[in-house]
Amino acid sequence: MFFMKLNLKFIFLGLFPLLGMAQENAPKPYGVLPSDRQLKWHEMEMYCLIHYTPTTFQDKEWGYGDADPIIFNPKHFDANQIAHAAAKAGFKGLISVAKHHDGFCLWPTATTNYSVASSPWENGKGDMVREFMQASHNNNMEFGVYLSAWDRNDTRYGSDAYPEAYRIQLKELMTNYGPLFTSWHDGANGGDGYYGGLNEKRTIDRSSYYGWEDKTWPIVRELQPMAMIFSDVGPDMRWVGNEHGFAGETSWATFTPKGIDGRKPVPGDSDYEESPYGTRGGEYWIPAECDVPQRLGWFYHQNQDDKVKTPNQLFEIYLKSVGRGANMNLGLAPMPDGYLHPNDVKSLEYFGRKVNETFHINLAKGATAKASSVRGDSKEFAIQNIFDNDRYSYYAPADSIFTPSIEINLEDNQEFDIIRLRENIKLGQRLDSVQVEMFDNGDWVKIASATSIGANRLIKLSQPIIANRLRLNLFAPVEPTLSDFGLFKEFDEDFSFDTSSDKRERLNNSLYSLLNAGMTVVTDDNSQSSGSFNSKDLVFELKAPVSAIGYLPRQDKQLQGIVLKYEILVSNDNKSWKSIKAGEFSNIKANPVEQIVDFGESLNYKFLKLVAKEFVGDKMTVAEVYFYN
Ligand code: FUL
Repeated sequence: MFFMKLNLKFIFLGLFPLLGMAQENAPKPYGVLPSDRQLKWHEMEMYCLIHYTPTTFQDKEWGYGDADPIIFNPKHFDANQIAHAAAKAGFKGLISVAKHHDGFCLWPTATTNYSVASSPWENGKGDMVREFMQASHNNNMEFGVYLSAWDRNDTRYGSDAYPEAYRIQLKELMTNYGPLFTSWHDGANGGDGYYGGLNEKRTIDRSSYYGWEDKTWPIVRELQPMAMIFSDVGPDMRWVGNEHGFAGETSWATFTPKGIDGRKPVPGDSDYEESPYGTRGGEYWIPAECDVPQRLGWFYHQNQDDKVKTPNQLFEIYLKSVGRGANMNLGLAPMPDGYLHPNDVKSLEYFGRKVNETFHINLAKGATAKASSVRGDSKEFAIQNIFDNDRYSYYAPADSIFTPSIEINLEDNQEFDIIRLRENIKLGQRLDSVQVEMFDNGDWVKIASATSIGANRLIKLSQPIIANRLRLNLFAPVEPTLSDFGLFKEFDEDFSFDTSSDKRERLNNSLYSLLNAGMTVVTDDNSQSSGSFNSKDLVFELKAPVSAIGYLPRQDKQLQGIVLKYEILVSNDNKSWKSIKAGEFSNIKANPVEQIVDFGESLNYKFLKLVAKEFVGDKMTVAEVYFYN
C-alpha cells in the first residue's frame, strides 16, 4: 500500500508539470469556437437532401397542400438505389424531407391523416422516413430529417394548435429514427395554401409563432444532442443565402445574424446579405451550408432530365462550398416511380470518382518544411504536422508571432492546380489570410492567396503549376495555427448523359417579338441585364407554333419585380384572349432559375400574353423570355 502511494506520488509530481506545461504552451483559443457537434459536421463535408412527396407526382416545386394522397403511389420505390448512388459518390449522409410545404408526412404521424398512412403506397402501412433511414445506415451514411414549418394542408396553420402539432411531429421524428445528424428547418413559411379546403392566405408572426428558441429547438437538443440544427440563421449552421451552392470567396465560419429594419433575425425574416461571407470576429460559430439541387429544381420534372448538373458543375460547387469551409448539401430528386433517373446516377458516379481521384494523391506527401518561427521544441506544434492526415494536429509559431512564413521543399517537381489549407478550428478561426509563393528563377513569385481558411480551404489555380519549392506567408491577428497543407491535380474524364428526353427546342428569337413599350433596362455588375416594366403583362407576337414558355427572372441577386404567380393567355387578334395556364413560380426567390411552363401541346396563335398576377415590389422584372417549339 505504502509502496503504491509513493509510486503514485512520484507519477503525479513527475508527469503533471509536463502536461501542464504543454497545455499552457498551446496558443489561447481565439474568438468563438465550434461545438463538438459542429466539429463532427465539418468533417462530414457532403450530404444529400431528398425531395419526394405528392409534389413529385404533381410535377411542381411547391405543393399547394391539396393533392389527394391517392396519387402517392410509387411503383418501384427504392430507397437503397438512392442511398447507394449518394454513398458511392462520397456523400456522408442523407436527409429525408419528411414533410415539405404541402404538409404530407412521409411517416405515419399521429398528428394528421395527411400522410403515407392515407396513401395506396404499401397499402397505407409504409413508413418512408424509416426506409430512408435504413438505406442510409445500410450504406454507411448518417441520417437526418427536414420538417417544413410551413404547412399548406393543415387547417390549424395560423392558430396556436398548429405549432403544438408541429412539435409533436418533431418529437416523433427525433425519437423513432435513430441518431440524427441534422434537424433541418427551412425558412419559407406563411402564405397561401389549401388549409383544409379554405384556400386562403395565412400569415404568421415569424418571430414568435413557432417558438423556435424556447419550445421547438429544445426538443432537438434534448432528444438528439448531436443533430445540427439548420435554419437561415443557425443556431448550428446557416443558409449560405443562395441555392447555387456557392459560399463567398471569403466565407467565415463565425457569423452574427442580422435582422431587417431593427427586427430580431429569425428563420424566414433576416438579412441574408452577409450569409455567403459570414462575419469576421462574429458572435457565434455558425458556418455556412450550401444547399443546391442536382437538377434545376428540388423536385423531379421530366423536362429537366437533360439539365442534371454535370460532374464538372458538381465539382465546381464542391470547390466553392467544401473548399470554402462550408458543407455541400446536394438535393436529389427521385422520379415518380421512386428512384433516381439514370442521368442523376451517372453524374453522381462520375462526380464521386472525380473527387476521389483528385484528392487521393496528395502531391505534398514526403515534403519537408521549415518555419520562420516554431512554438517551443514540442512535437505538438511542429511543422511536419501540416503534412499528416489529422485535421487537428497543427503547426503554431512562438508567442507574439502573428505572421510566420513556412518554406516547403517538395520531394520532386510536382504539377498541381489545387492547394488545400486547414486550420485547427478547435482553437478558432485565426488566420486572416494566406499567401502562397513559388521559387522561380531565383525569385519568390506569388501564385495564390486566400482569406478565411477555417475547417477547409481549397484554392483552385487558373492553370496547373509545376514547382518544387513553395512558401506560405500566414497573416493573423494572433498566433495562427495551420493543420494541413496539400497539393492536388484536378482529375478529368469525358462525360455525357446516356439518355435525352427533352425534345423541345428554343425558338430562334426572330420568331417572336415583344410588343410592349415602356421597359427600363436594369444592368448588374456582371452586365447581365433585365427589363423592368410598367405594365403587369407582356404581349408577344408569334410567328411559329409554341409548346412552352420559359421565364428567366433577374440574375443580379435582387428580388424586385420577380414574378411569383403567372397566367398565360393566347389570342389571334390581340383583343380577345383565352387563358391557357396559370400557376405559381414556387421557390423562385431562393432559386431564380428559368421557369418553364409547358402547355402540353403545340399551340398556333398569333399573340401570347404573360401576365404577372403577383410579383415582388411594384414593377415586374424579366431577364429573358424564351419560347419552345
Ligand atoms: C426551400 C424550400 O422552399 C424549397 O422548396 C426546398 O425545400 C429548399 C431546400 O428549401 O426553402
